[in-house]
Amino acid sequence: MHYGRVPRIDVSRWSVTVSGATADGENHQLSYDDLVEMPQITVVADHHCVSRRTVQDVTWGGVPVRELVRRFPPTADAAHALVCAWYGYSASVTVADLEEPRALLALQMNGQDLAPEHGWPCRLVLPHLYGWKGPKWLLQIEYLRAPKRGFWEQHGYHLTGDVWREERYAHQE
Ligand SMILES: Nc1nc2c(c(=O)[nH]1)N[C@H]1C(S)=C(S)[C@@H](COP(=O)(O)O)O[C@H]1N2
Ligand SMILES: [Mo]
Repeated sequence: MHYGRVPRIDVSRWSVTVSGATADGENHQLSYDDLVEMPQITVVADHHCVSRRTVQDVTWGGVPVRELVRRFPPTADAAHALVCAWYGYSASVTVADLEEPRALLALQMNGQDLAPEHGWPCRLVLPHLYGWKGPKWLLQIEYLRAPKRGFWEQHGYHLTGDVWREERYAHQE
């Protein structure tokens, strides 16, 4: 489920950029091959859409996001991030969310490369947060010193979006 059409992405031209308040002040671009060469893990997680649709036991494969954060860290005072995707979709998260052991830059779902409709070539998976916090067709992770609301956070949804605390709507903040 998503907003807009499924993009057709030429993976040879695709990259994900780590930008914003990086510790070295540089932007870092990673190609699909760069991600494939990084350590890979598998995470089995339930997917919780905020509209109460849950898909149980999805097996995701890909790069632990904390490995990316370790290689390209933010400045000490940047605790937030805006994660951006194709068509201007974005989601507000924290650096701590990205450092969760089960947070993944997913390249695979249920043992196969991601299907176009599920985010090929790469999507963010944050199992402890609602599904909207995991952009499909990922393009950029921008470190920020203050939170910036993304697509759904601007439309009445919660800044944090923790599943176990049922943080769905902005009025709960
Ligand atoms: N780029 C993008 N990513 C997105 C969305 C979207 O509209 N655009 N929708 C989010 C929402 S609300 C959910 S529940 C999941 C749905 O993922 P699925 O289509 O693989 O089930 O993708 C999330 N990632
Ligand atoms: Mo969702």
